[in-house]
Amino acid sequence: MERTLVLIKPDAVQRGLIGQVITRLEYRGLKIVALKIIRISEELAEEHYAAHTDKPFFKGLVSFITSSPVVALVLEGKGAVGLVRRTMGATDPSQADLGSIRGDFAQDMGRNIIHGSDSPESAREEISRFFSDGDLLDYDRDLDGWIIES
Ligand SMILES: Nc1nc2c(ncn2[C@@H]2O[C@H](COP(=O)(O)OP(=O)(O)O)[C@@H](O)[C@H]2O)c(=O)[nH]1
Ligand SMILES: [Mg+2]
Repeated sequence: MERTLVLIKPDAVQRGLIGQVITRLEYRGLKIVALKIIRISEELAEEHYAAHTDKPFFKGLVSFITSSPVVALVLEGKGAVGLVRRTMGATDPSQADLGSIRGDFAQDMGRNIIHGSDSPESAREEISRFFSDGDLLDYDRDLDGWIIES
């Protein structure tokens, strides 16, 4: 089963949307295998967003993601990476589909509520950046057979 990293960003925490975001992900059938609230350090932020170092928005992005606690989760499901990306919606909330998290809760690229890993490879890297192996729980839910055929 595939796993992916989600961050509920400072804007969502400050706006009281943690529960709403987690509810959307749970409704999708995703299983929470790790969850914590943390304040991201500047070092961790720079590492997490290393691909964007040269972008004009990089400084603002690092200062935003470190400005308040975030909720970090590892979610598991069939094709969890893509499933979470589609549940999140497009990076620019003004272009995100209605019904997606960004499409329903946000307006601006710099305040877009949620991060989700963009590939299984980056998911593995990001999960190990935020969690140790012992934080990830293996457990069955009685309803799993009603969500995934086999
Ligand atoms: N202000 C601003 N922020 C951006 C822009 N592009 C990306 N970002 C931010 O950087 C994050 C990472 O970008 P990216 O990996 O391309 O998008 P994501 O995978 O959908 O989150 C986005 O979620 C935004 O918070 C931009 O053009 N302007
Ligand atoms: Mg990304």
